[in-house]
Amino acid sequence: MDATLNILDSLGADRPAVMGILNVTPDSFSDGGRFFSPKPAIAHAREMIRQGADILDVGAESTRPGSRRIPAEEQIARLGAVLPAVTAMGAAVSVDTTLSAVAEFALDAGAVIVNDISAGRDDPKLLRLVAQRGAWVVLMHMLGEPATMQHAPHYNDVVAEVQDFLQARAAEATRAGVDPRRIILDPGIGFGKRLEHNLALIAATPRLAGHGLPLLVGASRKSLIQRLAGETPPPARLPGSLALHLRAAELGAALLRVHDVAEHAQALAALRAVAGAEAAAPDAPQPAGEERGRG
Ligand code: HH2
Repeated sequence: MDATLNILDSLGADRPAVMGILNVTPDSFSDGGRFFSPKPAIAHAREMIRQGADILDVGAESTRPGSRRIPAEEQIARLGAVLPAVTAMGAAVSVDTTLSAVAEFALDAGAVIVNDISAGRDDPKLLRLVAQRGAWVVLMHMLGEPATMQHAPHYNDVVAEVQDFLQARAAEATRAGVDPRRIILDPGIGFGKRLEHNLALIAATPRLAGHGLPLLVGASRKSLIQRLAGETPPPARLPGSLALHLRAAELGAALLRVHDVAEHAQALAALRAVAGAEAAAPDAPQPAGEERGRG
Protein backbone atom coordinates (compact mmCIF):
# COMPACT_ATOMS: atom_id res chain seq x y z
CA MET A 1 0.00 0.00 0.00
CA ASP A 2 2.89 2.39 0.76
CA ALA A 3 4.42 1.94 -2.70
CA THR A 4 0.93 2.51 -4.09
CA LEU A 5 0.52 5.78 -2.28
CA ASN A 6 4.02 6.95 -3.24
CA ILE A 7 3.22 6.57 -6.91
CA LEU A 8 -0.05 8.42 -6.60
CA ASP A 9 1.29 11.19 -4.37
CA SER A 10 4.03 12.05 -6.85
CA LEU A 11 2.13 11.63 -10.12
CA GLY A 12 4.04 13.09 -13.03
CA ALA A 13 6.82 14.49 -10.84
CA ASP A 14 9.45 12.17 -12.23
CA ARG A 15 7.98 10.16 -15.11
CA PRO A 16 4.46 9.31 -16.26
CA ALA A 17 2.81 6.47 -14.37
CA VAL A 18 1.88 3.49 -16.53
CA MET A 19 -1.73 2.39 -16.04
CA GLY A 20 -2.24 -1.11 -17.42
CA ILE A 21 -5.71 -1.93 -18.75
CA LEU A 22 -7.54 -5.04 -17.53
CA ASN A 23 -10.85 -5.49 -19.33
CA VAL A 24 -12.96 -8.14 -17.60
CA THR A 25 -15.42 -7.96 -20.48
CA PRO A 26 -16.57 -10.13 -23.36
CA ASP A 27 -16.68 -7.25 -25.85
CA SER A 28 -13.94 -4.61 -25.35
CA PHE A 29 -12.79 -3.15 -28.65
CA SER A 30 -9.27 -4.56 -28.59
CA ASP A 31 -9.14 -7.49 -26.16
CA GLY A 32 -12.79 -8.37 -25.53
CA GLY A 33 -13.17 -11.91 -24.19
CA ARG A 34 -9.46 -12.54 -23.54
CA PHE A 35 -9.66 -11.67 -19.85
CA PHE A 36 -13.35 -12.27 -19.20
CA SER A 37 -12.83 -15.27 -16.95
CA PRO A 38 -11.05 -14.84 -13.62
CA LYS A 39 -8.03 -17.07 -14.30
CA PRO A 40 -6.68 -15.29 -17.40
CA ALA A 41 -7.66 -11.92 -15.92
CA ILE A 42 -5.65 -12.51 -12.74
CA ALA A 43 -2.71 -13.90 -14.73
CA HIS A 44 -2.74 -10.84 -17.00
CA ALA A 45 -2.78 -8.50 -13.99
CA ARG A 46 0.25 -10.28 -12.54
CA GLU A 47 2.04 -10.08 -15.88
CA MET A 48 1.36 -6.34 -16.26
CA ILE A 49 2.78 -5.68 -12.79
CA ARG A 50 5.87 -7.71 -13.68
CA GLN A 51 6.21 -5.64 -16.86
CA GLY A 52 6.21 -2.37 -14.92
CA ALA A 53 2.60 -1.23 -14.51
CA ASP A 54 2.26 1.29 -11.68
CA ILE A 55 -1.53 1.12 -11.67
CA LEU A 56 -4.01 -1.46 -12.97
CA ASP A 57 -7.30 -0.13 -14.32
CA VAL A 58 -9.89 -2.88 -14.01
CA GLY A 59 -13.16 -2.50 -15.88
CA ALA A 60 -16.23 -4.69 -16.37
CA GLU A 61 -18.03 -2.59 -19.00
CA SER A 62 -16.85 -1.83 -22.51
CA THR A 63 -17.41 1.80 -23.45
CA ARG A 64 -16.42 1.43 -27.10
CA PRO A 65 -18.58 3.39 -29.55
CA GLY A 66 -22.02 1.79 -29.77
CA SER A 67 -21.62 -0.31 -26.61
CA ARG A 68 -24.54 -1.11 -24.29
CA ARG A 69 -24.57 -0.16 -20.62
CA ILE A 70 -23.89 -2.95 -18.11
CA PRO A 71 -25.97 -2.76 -14.89
CA ALA A 72 -24.14 -2.48 -11.56
CA GLU A 73 -24.99 -6.05 -10.45
CA GLU A 74 -23.53 -7.48 -13.63
CA GLN A 75 -20.35 -5.38 -13.35
CA ILE A 76 -19.94 -6.49 -9.73
CA ALA A 77 -20.46 -10.15 -10.71
CA ARG A 78 -17.75 -9.81 -13.37
CA LEU A 79 -15.31 -8.11 -10.96
CA GLY A 80 -16.13 -10.30 -7.97
CA ALA A 81 -13.54 -13.01 -8.35
CA VAL A 82 -10.90 -10.79 -9.94
CA LEU A 83 -10.59 -7.58 -7.91
CA PRO A 84 -9.61 -9.00 -4.49
CA ALA A 85 -6.90 -11.12 -6.13
CA VAL A 86 -5.59 -8.15 -8.09
CA THR A 87 -5.55 -5.67 -5.18
CA ALA A 88 -3.65 -8.28 -3.15
CA MET A 89 -0.79 -8.05 -5.68
CA GLY A 90 0.27 -4.69 -4.26
CA ALA A 91 -0.12 -2.37 -7.26
CA ALA A 92 -2.49 0.57 -7.10
CA VAL A 93 -5.83 -0.53 -8.51
CA SER A 94 -8.32 1.66 -10.27
CA VAL A 95 -11.88 0.66 -11.15
CA ASP A 96 -13.25 1.82 -14.49
CA THR A 97 -16.92 2.49 -13.76
CA THR A 98 -19.46 5.31 -13.68
CA LEU A 99 -21.66 3.66 -11.03
CA SER A 100 -21.27 4.26 -7.30
CA ALA A 101 -22.37 0.72 -6.34
CA VAL A 102 -19.56 -0.75 -8.46
CA ALA A 103 -17.07 1.82 -7.17
CA GLU A 104 -18.04 0.99 -3.58
CA PHE A 105 -17.59 -2.72 -4.19
CA ALA A 106 -14.15 -2.04 -5.71
CA LEU A 107 -13.03 0.31 -2.90
CA ASP A 108 -14.11 -2.33 -0.37
CA ALA A 109 -11.96 -4.83 -2.27
CA GLY A 110 -8.90 -2.53 -2.02
CA ALA A 111 -9.07 -0.28 -5.10
CA VAL A 112 -7.84 3.28 -4.50
CA ILE A 113 -8.87 5.10 -7.70
CA VAL A 114 -12.28 5.45 -9.34
CA ASN A 115 -11.90 6.03 -13.08
CA ASP A 116 -15.19 7.63 -14.11
CA ILE A 117 -15.53 8.30 -17.84
CA SER A 118 -18.67 10.34 -17.08
CA ALA A 119 -16.74 12.59 -14.65
CA GLY A 120 -19.38 12.18 -11.96
CA ARG A 121 -22.37 12.93 -14.22
CA ASP A 122 -23.82 9.41 -14.51
CA ASP A 123 -24.37 8.71 -10.84
CA PRO A 124 -24.74 11.65 -8.43
CA LYS A 125 -23.56 9.48 -5.52
CA LEU A 126 -20.18 8.66 -7.03
CA LEU A 127 -18.24 11.82 -6.14
CA ARG A 128 -19.56 11.81 -2.57
CA LEU A 129 -18.44 8.19 -2.21
CA VAL A 130 -14.95 9.07 -3.49
CA ALA A 131 -14.84 11.94 -0.97
CA GLN A 132 -15.98 9.79 1.97
CA ARG A 133 -13.47 7.08 1.16
CA GLY A 134 -10.53 9.44 0.54
CA ALA A 135 -10.02 7.84 -2.89
CA TRP A 136 -8.53 9.27 -6.08
CA VAL A 137 -10.81 9.98 -9.03
CA VAL A 138 -10.24 10.26 -12.77
CA LEU A 139 -12.61 12.78 -14.37
CA MET A 140 -12.80 12.23 -18.14
CA HIS A 141 -14.34 14.32 -20.90
CA MET A 142 -16.88 12.62 -23.16
CA LEU A 143 -19.25 14.29 -25.63
CA GLY A 144 -22.59 12.46 -25.46
CA GLU A 145 -22.50 8.81 -24.43
CA PRO A 146 -20.86 5.67 -25.79
CA ALA A 147 -23.93 4.53 -27.76
CA THR A 148 -23.95 7.65 -29.93
CA MET A 149 -20.77 9.62 -29.23
CA GLN A 150 -19.14 9.06 -32.62
CA HIS A 151 -22.19 10.32 -34.57
CA ALA A 152 -20.77 13.53 -36.04
CA PRO A 153 -19.16 15.07 -32.94
CA HIS A 154 -18.83 18.84 -33.27
CA TYR A 155 -16.90 21.50 -31.33
CA ASN A 156 -16.23 25.18 -32.03
CA ASP A 157 -12.97 25.03 -30.08
CA VAL A 158 -12.31 21.51 -28.84
CA VAL A 159 -9.43 22.38 -26.51
CA ALA A 160 -11.25 25.28 -24.81
CA GLU A 161 -14.45 23.24 -24.45
CA VAL A 162 -12.69 20.19 -22.99
CA GLN A 163 -10.62 22.40 -20.70
CA ASP A 164 -13.72 24.25 -19.41
CA PHE A 165 -15.55 20.96 -18.89
CA LEU A 166 -12.68 19.40 -16.93
CA GLN A 167 -12.26 22.48 -14.74
CA ALA A 168 -16.01 22.55 -14.03
CA ARG A 169 -16.06 18.86 -13.13
CA ALA A 170 -12.99 19.24 -10.89
CA ALA A 171 -14.77 22.11 -9.10
CA GLU A 172 -17.86 19.91 -8.70
CA ALA A 173 -15.77 17.07 -7.29
CA THR A 174 -14.12 19.45 -4.84
CA ARG A 175 -17.57 20.74 -3.77
CA ALA A 176 -18.58 17.12 -3.14
CA GLY A 177 -15.63 16.87 -0.75
CA VAL A 178 -13.02 15.13 -2.94
CA ASP A 179 -9.48 16.07 -1.94
CA PRO A 180 -8.27 18.32 -4.83
CA ARG A 181 -4.86 16.61 -4.62
CA ARG A 182 -6.59 13.37 -5.58
CA ILE A 183 -8.23 14.54 -8.80
CA ILE A 184 -6.85 13.37 -12.17
CA LEU A 185 -8.14 14.87 -15.44
CA ASP A 186 -8.44 13.14 -18.81
CA PRO A 187 -9.39 14.66 -22.21
CA GLY A 188 -11.06 11.36 -23.23
CA ILE A 189 -9.30 10.43 -26.44
CA GLY A 190 -11.86 8.82 -28.80
CA PHE A 191 -14.91 9.70 -26.71
CA GLY A 192 -17.04 11.84 -29.04
CA LYS A 193 -14.09 13.10 -31.07
CA ARG A 194 -12.90 13.05 -34.65
CA LEU A 195 -9.27 12.54 -35.58
CA GLU A 196 -8.50 16.27 -35.61
CA HIS A 197 -10.10 16.71 -32.17
CA ASN A 198 -8.01 13.88 -30.69
CA LEU A 199 -4.79 15.28 -32.16
CA ALA A 200 -5.58 18.83 -30.99
CA LEU A 201 -6.17 17.54 -27.47
CA ILE A 202 -2.92 15.58 -27.30
CA ALA A 203 -1.08 18.63 -28.66
CA ALA A 204 -2.76 20.73 -25.95
CA THR A 205 -1.42 18.57 -23.11
CA PRO A 206 0.61 21.46 -21.60
CA ARG A 207 -2.51 23.65 -21.49
CA LEU A 208 -4.78 20.90 -20.11
CA ALA A 209 -2.18 19.95 -17.50
CA GLY A 210 -1.42 23.57 -16.73
CA HIS A 211 -3.94 23.86 -13.92
CA GLY A 212 -1.79 21.75 -11.65
CA LEU A 213 -3.89 18.57 -11.74
CA PRO A 214 -2.29 15.43 -13.21
CA LEU A 215 -3.43 14.63 -16.74
CA LEU A 216 -4.12 11.09 -17.95
CA VAL A 217 -3.92 10.32 -21.67
CA GLY A 218 -5.39 7.10 -23.08
CA ALA A 219 -4.91 6.61 -26.81
CA SER A 220 -3.97 2.94 -26.61
CA ARG A 221 -4.92 1.02 -29.78
CA LYS A 222 -7.73 3.48 -30.49
CA SER A 223 -9.20 3.96 -33.94
CA LEU A 224 -7.59 7.36 -34.47
CA ILE A 225 -4.42 5.34 -35.19
CA GLN A 226 -6.02 3.56 -38.10
CA ARG A 227 -7.38 6.88 -39.35
CA LEU A 228 -3.73 7.98 -39.47
CA ALA A 229 -2.10 4.81 -40.71
CA GLY A 230 -4.72 2.81 -42.57
CA GLU A 231 -6.81 -0.23 -41.68
CA THR A 232 -5.16 -2.12 -38.80
CA PRO A 233 -6.66 -4.41 -36.15
CA PRO A 234 -6.32 -2.97 -32.60
CA PRO A 235 -3.31 -5.10 -31.48
CA ALA A 236 -1.36 -3.87 -34.53
CA ARG A 237 -1.75 -0.25 -33.40
CA LEU A 238 1.11 -0.44 -30.90
CA PRO A 239 3.55 1.83 -32.83
CA GLY A 240 0.92 4.56 -33.11
CA SER A 241 -0.01 4.15 -29.43
CA LEU A 242 3.63 4.52 -28.41
CA ALA A 243 4.17 7.61 -30.56
CA LEU A 244 1.06 9.38 -29.26
CA HIS A 245 1.80 8.46 -25.65
CA LEU A 246 5.49 9.41 -25.78
CA ARG A 247 4.60 12.80 -27.24
CA ALA A 248 1.97 13.26 -24.53
CA ALA A 249 4.61 12.31 -21.93
CA GLU A 250 7.05 14.87 -23.33
CA LEU A 251 4.29 17.47 -23.17
CA GLY A 252 3.52 16.76 -19.52
CA ALA A 253 1.04 13.86 -19.23
CA ALA A 254 1.30 12.31 -15.77
CA LEU A 255 -0.39 8.98 -16.54
CA LEU A 256 -0.67 6.84 -19.65
CA ARG A 257 -3.48 4.26 -19.89
CA VAL A 258 -2.14 1.39 -21.99
CA HIS A 259 -2.77 -2.18 -23.14
CA ASP A 260 0.93 -2.91 -23.85
CA VAL A 261 2.72 -2.33 -20.56
CA ALA A 262 6.16 -3.80 -21.29
CA GLU A 263 6.52 -1.84 -24.52
CA HIS A 264 5.49 1.43 -22.88
CA ALA A 265 7.77 0.89 -19.88
CA GLN A 266 10.71 0.31 -22.24
CA ALA A 267 9.89 3.28 -24.46
CA LEU A 268 9.50 5.59 -21.46
CA ALA A 269 12.81 4.43 -19.99
CA ALA A 270 14.53 5.18 -23.30
CA LEU A 271 12.87 8.58 -23.60
CA ARG A 272 13.88 9.45 -20.07
CA ALA A 273 17.47 8.35 -20.66
CA VAL A 274 17.83 10.64 -23.68
CA ALA A 275 16.21 13.51 -21.80
CA GLY A 276 18.75 12.94 -19.01
CA ALA A 277 21.62 13.00 -21.50
CA GLU A 278 20.27 16.20 -23.05
CA ALA A 279 20.08 17.82 -19.63
CA ALA A 280 23.67 16.77 -18.85
CA ALA A 281 25.11 17.88 -22.21
CA PRO A 282 26.94 21.22 -22.32
CA ASP A 283 24.47 23.58 -23.92
CA ALA A 284 27.00 26.08 -25.24
CA PRO A 285 27.16 26.00 -29.06
CA GLN A 286 30.40 24.62 -30.45
CA PRO A 287 32.90 27.29 -31.50
CA ALA A 288 32.78 28.15 -35.21
CA GLY A 289 35.20 26.18 -37.36
CA GLU A 290 35.43 23.19 -35.03
CA GLU A 291 35.20 19.92 -36.85
CA ARG A 292 31.72 18.42 -36.79
CA GLY A 293 30.02 15.32 -37.93
CA ARG A 294 32.42 12.75 -36.59
CA GLY A 295 31.51 9.73 -34.54
N1 HH2 B 1 -10.67 4.56 -22.61
C1 HH2 B 1 -11.39 3.43 -22.55
C2 HH2 B 1 -11.97 3.02 -21.34
N2 HH2 B 1 -11.80 3.75 -20.22
N3 HH2 B 1 -10.89 5.63 -19.12
C3 HH2 B 1 -10.17 6.76 -19.16
N4 HH2 B 1 -10.00 7.50 -18.05
N5 HH2 B 1 -9.60 7.21 -20.32
C4 HH2 B 1 -9.72 6.53 -21.49
O1 HH2 B 1 -9.19 7.01 -22.53
C5 HH2 B 1 -10.48 5.32 -21.49
C6 HH2 B 1 -11.07 4.90 -20.26
C7 HH2 B 1 -11.55 2.59 -23.76
O2 HH2 B 1 -10.53 1.63 -23.87
P1 HH2 B 1 -10.69 0.09 -23.44
O3 HH2 B 1 -10.95 0.00 -21.98
O4 HH2 B 1 -9.53 -0.70 -23.91
O5 HH2 B 1 -11.92 -0.42 -24.29
P2 HH2 B 1 -13.40 -0.79 -23.91
O6 HH2 B 1 -14.08 0.45 -23.43
O7 HH2 B 1 -13.97 -1.32 -25.20
O8 HH2 B 1 -13.35 -1.84 -22.83
